[in-house]
Amino acid sequence: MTPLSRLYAILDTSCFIGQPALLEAARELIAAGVSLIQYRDKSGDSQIILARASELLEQSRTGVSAPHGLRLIMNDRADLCVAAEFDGVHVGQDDISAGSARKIVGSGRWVGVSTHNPEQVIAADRTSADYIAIGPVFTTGSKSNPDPVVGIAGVRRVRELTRKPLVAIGGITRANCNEVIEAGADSVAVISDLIRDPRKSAEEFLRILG
Ligand code: 3NM
Repeated sequence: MTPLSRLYAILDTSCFIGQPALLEAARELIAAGVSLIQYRDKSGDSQIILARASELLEQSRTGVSAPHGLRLIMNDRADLCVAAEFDGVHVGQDDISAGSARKIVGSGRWVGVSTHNPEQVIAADRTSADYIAIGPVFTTGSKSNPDPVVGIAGVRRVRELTRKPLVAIGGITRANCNEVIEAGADSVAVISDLIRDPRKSAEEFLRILG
């Protein structure tokens, strides 16, 4: 796979009042130069997820300024990733396995997997996943029932366990993103610290992350 961009923006529908607000945030992220966006919709309604995802794709096709284009990743649902013509799927520990997701999305799309401890990282490393996410690094209010925080030391530790690209997630902000990268993460995934003013925040992240 091509290298992961340092900033992995996550658009979570629960953070926006209505689809127009979410699309506006996407527009701003893209204008800032963000090249990797995950669409996270925990509503559970396949038709709604697909409809919203299609609008997101449509919009992204008209606003791409990222040098390598924009990659859109579907949270949880490998089937909807393919149906929505997204570029990849991200699965959690309670979703279908990375291997099963791979069977659905094929070799041309990315598969990412969430992990929360060294054992899960070792297991994910043995799969066909393209990248591994580790978290929560810090306390987060964006996930229900989060696992225990792994901290900077946890990122450093799991960096030793895999050569796959490592995405750090959970409580990451413009103030702490550098230390997460220094601990060995290739990329930081962010929800909250991109919400208030997506364009300005994303530009600052991209500047800080170099
Ligand atoms: N997954 P914020 S933490 C979606 O630990 C998600 O796997 C996590 O949001 C994990 O940037 C998390 O607002 C929430 O902390 C990230």
